[in-house]
Amino acid sequence: MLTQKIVVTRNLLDGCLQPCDRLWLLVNVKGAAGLLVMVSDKTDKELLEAAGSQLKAVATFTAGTDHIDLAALKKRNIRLGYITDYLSDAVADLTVMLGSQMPWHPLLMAGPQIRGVTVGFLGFGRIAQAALKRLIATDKRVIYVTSKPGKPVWEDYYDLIKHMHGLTVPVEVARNLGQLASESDVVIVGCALTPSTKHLVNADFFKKMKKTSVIVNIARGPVIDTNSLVDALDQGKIFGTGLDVIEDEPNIQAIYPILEQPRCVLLPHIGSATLETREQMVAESVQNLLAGSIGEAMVNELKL
Ligand code: 8YV
Repeated sequence: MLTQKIVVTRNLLDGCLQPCDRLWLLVNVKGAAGLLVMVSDKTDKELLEAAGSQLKAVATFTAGTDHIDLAALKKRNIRLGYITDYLSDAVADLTVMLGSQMPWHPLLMAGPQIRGVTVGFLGFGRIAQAALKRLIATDKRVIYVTSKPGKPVWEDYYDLIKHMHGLTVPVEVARNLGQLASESDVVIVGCALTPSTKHLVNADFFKKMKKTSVIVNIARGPVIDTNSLVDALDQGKIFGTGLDVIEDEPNIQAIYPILEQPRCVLLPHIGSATLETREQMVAESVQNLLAGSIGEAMVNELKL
C-alpha cells in the first residue's frame, strides 16, 4: 500500500479565521504530498519550500484564492483544488440581507426604500449572480453590473422570472466605477482581491456615492479602504454599511472606528456558514486533498 503524508492546518469545523500557527506548519508540512489550507493560511513560497518536492496538491477550504501564491504553485507543478459553486447560495442570501438591514433606531428607520432601487455589483461572479436572482425575484429593481460581467449564468433564470412576474428589470453593465458609485443605492462588493482591486473602493469612490446609499462587502476586506469608509460614514457621504469581511481580519482593533458607527452591520466572515454548505465544503476540500495527493482527478481543480 502506498502511504502519503497529508497535512490539514486545523480541525475543519474549528475556527478558520485565526491563522494556523506558522511555525508548526513550516515544521510539519515537510514531506507532505497534500496540504489543506484555510482562508487565513498564507500559502506562499516559504511554505511550499518547507514542504519540499513531495508536495503534489494544495486543497483550499475556500472559493477565494487570494491567500495562495498561484504563480509559485504553478512553477512547482503543484495542483490546486478549491470550492466552486456550492457556497454561492449561502453567501448570496447573506449579501441580500446585509443590504437591507440596519440596527434599530427611530431615525434610522427612515432609510432607503428597497423597491425600485439600483443595485450596483462591483464584481459579477457566481455569488453576485446568485444574489441577483434573489433581487429579481423579490422586487422591481434597476440593477447595474460592473465592467467584468463574467459568465452570464443568470440569463435563463432572469428571462423566466421576468416572464412569470411581468417584471421589467434592466440589467446593464456600468460604464465605469464612477457610474456604479453615483447611480447605485446599494453597492455590493463581490470581486476577488487582487493587487488591482485592493482599495478599489476608496475616498474617491465614496465621494461619488449617494448620501442615502449603502455599501455591502461579502468579498474580501481590503477591497474597501477602511479609513475612507469610516470617513464616509462620519461625514454622512453614505447612509450605512453591511460588512461580512474586514481588513486584517480577525483583528478587530484594526477597524476599531467602524465599531463606533451606528449604521454599520458587522458579521465575522460567515457568508458561507450554513450547515449544508459547510458540510459540502468539508467533503469537497478533503476529496480534493486526497485525490490531489495521489495524482488523481480533483472535484474542483483551478487551472493555474
Ligand atoms: C471562508 C470564503 O473561507 O470561500 C471563501 O473564499 O471566504 C469563505 O467561504 C469560510 O468562511 C471559511 O473560512
